[in-house]
Amino acid sequence: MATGNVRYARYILFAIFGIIVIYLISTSSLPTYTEPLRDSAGKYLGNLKGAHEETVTTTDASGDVITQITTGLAAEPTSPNPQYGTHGDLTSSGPSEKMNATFVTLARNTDLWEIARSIRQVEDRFNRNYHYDWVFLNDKPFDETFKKVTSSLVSGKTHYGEIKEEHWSFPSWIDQDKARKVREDMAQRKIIYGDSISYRHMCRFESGFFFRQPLMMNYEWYWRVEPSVELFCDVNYDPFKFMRDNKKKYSFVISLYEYVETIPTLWDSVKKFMKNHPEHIAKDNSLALISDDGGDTYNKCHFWSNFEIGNLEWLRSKQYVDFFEALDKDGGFFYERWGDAPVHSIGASLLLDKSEIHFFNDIAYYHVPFTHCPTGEETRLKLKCHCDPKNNFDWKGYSCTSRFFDLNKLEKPAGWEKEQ
Ligand SMILES: Nc1nc2c(ncn2[C@@H]2O[C@H](COP(=O)(O)OP(=O)(O)OP(=O)(O)O)[C@@H](O)[C@H]2O)c(=O)[nH]1
Ligand SMILES: [Mg+2]
Repeated sequence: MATGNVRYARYILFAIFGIIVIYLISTSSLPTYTEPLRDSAGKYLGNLKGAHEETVTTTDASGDVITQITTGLAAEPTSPNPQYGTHGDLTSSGPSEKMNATFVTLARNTDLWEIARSIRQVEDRFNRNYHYDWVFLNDKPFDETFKKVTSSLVSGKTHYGEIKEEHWSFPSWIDQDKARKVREDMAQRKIIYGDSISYRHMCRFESGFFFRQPLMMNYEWYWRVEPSVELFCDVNYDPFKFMRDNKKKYSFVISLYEYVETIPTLWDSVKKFMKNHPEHIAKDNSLALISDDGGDTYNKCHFWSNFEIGNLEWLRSKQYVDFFEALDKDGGFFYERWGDAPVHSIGASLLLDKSEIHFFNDIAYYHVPFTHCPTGEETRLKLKCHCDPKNNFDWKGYSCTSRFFDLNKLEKPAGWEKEQ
């Protein structure tokens, strides 16, 4: 009888133990299943916990259609790196102080997969923690696939604008015959893009109109991104905020000499502008960076404008707009093949004080065929860079970055001599 009671008590104990175990398992924080996201056709879009999406199409004051697809994802840190810290300045000066800034990309629908690669890198290295907006501009309407893919990649809001014809066509004062003969001649001389009409519209648009598009009017700062570029290092602080805090208006990562055949008379137009508008020339300008003889000739140095972080108010200022319009009237975008890189660079060098132009050593960048890989191993390790320092263009003979350092009396990063 006694043995029977003990056995009975043991059964009860086991039962209580079992109930406790089942209770603990059911209330523990094991990973939970999240319903996968699917598009309207039921296609799998990923398992994005906390993601939401909203599409709004509106018309602005000038009648341009603006499609805005908003996606939002929770930020997650990249793989930790305790030796060098994880996010550096991110926690102190990061997302809490969001600037009035946007990424901007001019692209065709056919550029989709190339721009997708660029966006992925910009997001992984920087924007996943900041969620800045992205403005896409095109001379044709963006198609649904372009909008769907890009808006799924950008962690901020995306906006899609169609450029109006007067910003992407021959102005009335251009002699079409003369422009055609130039293209034929450049084609024969095998000058890159020399026979292209659309490339010329692109250069003129980037020189004088991108910052005045209705969608861009909402912002004060921009970061230009082109298809197929790479970012090799973490950007763990906000460059827009850096620009504002340090009174910068224009920035670059790569500089070089322009192909002279594309700009034979650009400097003549610039000299005429300087004579007509002495009031626009900054007191402490960087003329010495772009001219070796006090302004008589152009040495062809320019900042490579496929990467730019800059101030839109400056580009929209009377000084810059007068500068662009003076050049545009002379017709060199069509009678030659003036690029937006020398135009922005000459504008920044003459209209801004030296101290307002910044070189971002810590933003590692590639656009075919040049690389900017930060000089200094400490920086590269801290920022988890994946560029080969051997490819760094900064101190090579065809770069103007050394001149920029000399003019601004900046100390070159340790080890620069070995990268010459
Ligand atoms: N919408 C539109 N965008 C263009 C057109 N041509 C060029 N672009 C964009 O303008 C920017 C500059 O054009 P690219 O072809 O990259 O010119 P590039 O950098 O001088 O030359 P690459 O060495 O070929 O990259 C890129 O963002 C292009 O996507 C065009 O005809 N229409
Ligand atoms: Mg390009």
